[in-house]
Amino acid sequence: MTQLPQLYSFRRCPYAMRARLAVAVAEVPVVLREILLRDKPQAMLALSPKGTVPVLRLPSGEVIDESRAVMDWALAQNDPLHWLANKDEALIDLFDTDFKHHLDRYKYATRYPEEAVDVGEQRDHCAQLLQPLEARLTHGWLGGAAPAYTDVALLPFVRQFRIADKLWFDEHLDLPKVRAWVLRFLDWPSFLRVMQKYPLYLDGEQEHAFPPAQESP
Ligand SMILES: N[C@@H](CCC(=O)N[C@@H](CS)C(=O)NCC(=O)O)C(=O)O
Repeated sequence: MTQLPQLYSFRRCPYAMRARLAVAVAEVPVVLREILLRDKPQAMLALSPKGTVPVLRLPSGEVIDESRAVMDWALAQNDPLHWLANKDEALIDLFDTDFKHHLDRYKYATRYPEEAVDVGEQRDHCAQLLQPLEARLTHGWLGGAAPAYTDVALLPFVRQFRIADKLWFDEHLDLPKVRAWVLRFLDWPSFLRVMQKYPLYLDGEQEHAFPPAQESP
């Protein structure tokens, strides 16, 4: 397995999720190293001192340590579902900055004691950013009838937004198509495929072939 690219990942990280989804749909073989954010392996920090996941190390020695760059790398090799044709950079930028900003304050208000966060306001900001998507989801996904790049880049974060208060999201968010989009994502076989659990990577042990075999229909 040593000749394959190595992908450092943390299962629940939304950035790592989008990277795993692109690697899986592209069917590019890598070895997955599942880590803990509170105890990052030295081997990963040596490659990428900023200490965020995902980190991809190519056999050439090149290191890719931004999730969107990992997606682009995988899809440049194989893009069977034409995800790259459905990539709205401006929208992804907006969610990576503004949506993420408000999501963090909504989910983890106590981490920002100096800001006196109003959780309801933060939730409203996120909902306002989701509002324009409602009109774009007439066919189920942002680019049409199938998920593509933009869906995969955004949805791991919208999933977190739902998790912060599922009852409110499922019963009070007045964006039915957005709600259905998230629930569709959670049942999507490709999502379930990349959410498999793996034992932790420990000092050179426990690497896993990724993507895992597809479940037969
Ligand atoms: N811009 C980076 C952000 C990645 C990121 O922030 N990942 C989080 C986990 S969701 C992380 O690794 N944080 C470091 C930590 O919590 O120590 C990317 O797109 O890959």
